[in-house]
Amino acid sequence: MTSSKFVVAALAMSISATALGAGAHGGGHGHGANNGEPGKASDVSRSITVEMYDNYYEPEEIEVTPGETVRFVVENKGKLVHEFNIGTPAMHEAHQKEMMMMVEHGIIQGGKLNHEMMEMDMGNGQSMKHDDPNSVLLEPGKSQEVVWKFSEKGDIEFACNVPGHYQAGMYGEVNFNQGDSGVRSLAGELKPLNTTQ
Ligand SMILES: [Cu+2]
Repeated sequence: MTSSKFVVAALAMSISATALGAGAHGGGHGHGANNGEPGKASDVSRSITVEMYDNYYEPEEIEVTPGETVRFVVENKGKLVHEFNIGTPAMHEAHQKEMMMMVEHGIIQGGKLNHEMMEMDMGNGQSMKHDDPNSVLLEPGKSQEVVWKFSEKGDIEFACNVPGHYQAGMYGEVNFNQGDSGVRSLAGELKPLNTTQ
């Protein structure tokens, strides 16, 4: 699901972002492209506060139940602009190209966002507004919520796609707990396997 308003523009431009996104996370992904869907506030089962620093998250990973709707309260406690984005590694890689454009156009400037520029029409009815429901892009000191419904087991990460941040390790695993899979309790035992750092 790619709902970015400027994805067409991103594809049209030949940015050599391959060096950025590729390989940072090992590969071997490619199944379960479904990262879930925007959640309803009335379905929220719990809130998780996620703090963003330069360049990492606290907590570094989360555990969810398949089908669960979670309210993420995202706080930027760093000195740089950061993103909280729920997606597959492939989605993050694609979004990193868009974020690179935002940097090239001066929309993301270290610790600041150029809000005027984000609203600007790129000439084809597209803007660089960052308003996908699965993510928030925050300046230092800012806080915002994301209500997200996780669908199924999948290869899902929360990540910051500001250029260089994912590569610096600013991503975390979404671990799906056993749900109805019949696998024995994964809580303690599988965690080390899912930790890639
Ligand atoms: Cu970041």
